[in-house]
Amino acid sequence: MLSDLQVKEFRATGHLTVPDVLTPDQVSTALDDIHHWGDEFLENLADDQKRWYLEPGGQGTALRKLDNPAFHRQTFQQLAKSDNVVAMVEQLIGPGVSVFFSQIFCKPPEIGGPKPIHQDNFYFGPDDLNATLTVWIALDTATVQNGCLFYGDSSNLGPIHPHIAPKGEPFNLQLSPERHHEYAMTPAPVQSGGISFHHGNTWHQSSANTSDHARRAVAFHYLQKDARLVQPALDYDASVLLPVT
Ligand SMILES: O=C(O)CCC(=O)C(=O)O
Repeated sequence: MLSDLQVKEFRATGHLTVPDVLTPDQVSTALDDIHHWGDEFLENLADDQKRWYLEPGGQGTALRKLDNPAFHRQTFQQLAKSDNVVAMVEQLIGPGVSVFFSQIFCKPPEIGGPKPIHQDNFYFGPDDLNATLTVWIALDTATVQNGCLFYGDSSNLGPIHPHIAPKGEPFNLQLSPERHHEYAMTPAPVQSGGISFHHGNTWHQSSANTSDHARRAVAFHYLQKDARLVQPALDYDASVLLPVT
């Protein structure tokens, strides 16, 4: 459970780091599963999907991400439903939650690219901006060198802004560079097994991985039961919804 002070910090800044949530065994089971699933996924990846799923610098063999682990993989489904994670989620967005989307970010050593500043609620388009929550779990220790998340403190209290996408990358929505000065982006390093929670409005980004260590993480995106995604910017497949409580 989170303390009152932690909940207060989340409400004030739009993000919260909680160390030591997963055990080392849970982390290593998750990493093994990514390894097996990733190999299978790469073998079957269609050409028109490569731009989205592969790192440009990886000669066709370095995965950037995998989608919907909470739906496709037992290991990740168990993590998304685990009592301690769900208890914290419900403290932050209220009782009765589902995972409507989830992602594994691989950020491989040296070639893992950056993710520009964005707000998850622009992607998700919920009718209640306080009803979504991203639970970002570090499977490798995330540092400034290997591409940890950076947050704009208290940007959760501001509005959702329009996003733009680079040519040929309609899925890579991001805030326009003219806005970037509005919040200083501060790093949120997390040890392996720790969680970085963020509110759906919170500005966040990750930098390129310039280290020789991977920065693998799983993000579970939760939705409180009374809310709906009424204006999503991308298609979220409702058939993968995982009711949790
Ligand atoms: O892990 C990353 O690099 C990006 C994560 C992210 O944008 C998110 O979880 O909302």
